Amino acid sequence: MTDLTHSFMDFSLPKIMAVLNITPDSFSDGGAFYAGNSQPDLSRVLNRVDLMLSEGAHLIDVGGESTRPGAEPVSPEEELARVLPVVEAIVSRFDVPVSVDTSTPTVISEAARAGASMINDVRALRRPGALTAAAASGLPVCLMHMLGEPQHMQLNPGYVDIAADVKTFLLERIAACEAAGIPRSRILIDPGFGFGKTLQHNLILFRSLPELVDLGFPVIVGVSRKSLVGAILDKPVEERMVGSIALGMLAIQRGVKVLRVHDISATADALKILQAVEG
Ligand code: 9MG
Repeated sequence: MTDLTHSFMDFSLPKIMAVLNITPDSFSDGGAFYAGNSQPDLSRVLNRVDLMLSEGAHLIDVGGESTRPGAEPVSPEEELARVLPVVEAIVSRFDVPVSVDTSTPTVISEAARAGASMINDVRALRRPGALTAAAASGLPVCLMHMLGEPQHMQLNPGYVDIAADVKTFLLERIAACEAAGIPRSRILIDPGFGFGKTLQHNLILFRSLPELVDLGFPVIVGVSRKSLVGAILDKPVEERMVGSIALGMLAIQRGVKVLRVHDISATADALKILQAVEG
């Protein structure tokens, strides 16, 4: 592990993972850093990262394939062309760990070579070749639960027992990682709020967060601006910041170590308040 990765894996205090989508179509910030023809707009990206760091981000999560409900998959070549220049530019300019939001084996391998510090996979390394690429990268991995694929995941998702099903899935993926040579010390887990889940599923899962925390792996949660916040508040995406932060703080109180967020400064303030009260 590099020093950056090592420092990121210290979870004595909660961490902020800042979302940086290099896509034309992500649900709340699509297109902001995408210049068309697979090209990221690097000067805008670097300005944004500079701001993210000044606001309190601990980790930058770079993604080149939208995972919003209904999103179409992109080719590995297209994803690589969006993500790789961005990872290279960030690591050469800033002293901040970069995670790469990808399920694609070539992107995992190339991102690791370019200096990424973590792989964040919404498919929990289930794409053929992903486990092997992640093991060879030597990087920590975040295994997230998703039912189905983004294109169809919100069409009538069903579970026997959402909390137990998600836990069983994550335990199976942890076992697959260990069998592929990824040690437990490099595994983080994420229940995947909004990924193939109704509002009721999300709420039951949220209440069961302490059970996931008890598995002993750092837990990441992403609720920022998601439709579950919109459904509770009956608000559009641009009015979900306060609800997202409230939910984020409840997650931290339940033992979550990393929040994946869009609104960094406000999340950092909320964390400071929580930490001041809780000591
Ligand atoms: C990429 N991505 C979108 N939402 C996410 C979430 O909730 N968790 C993680 N780990 N990644 C996410």
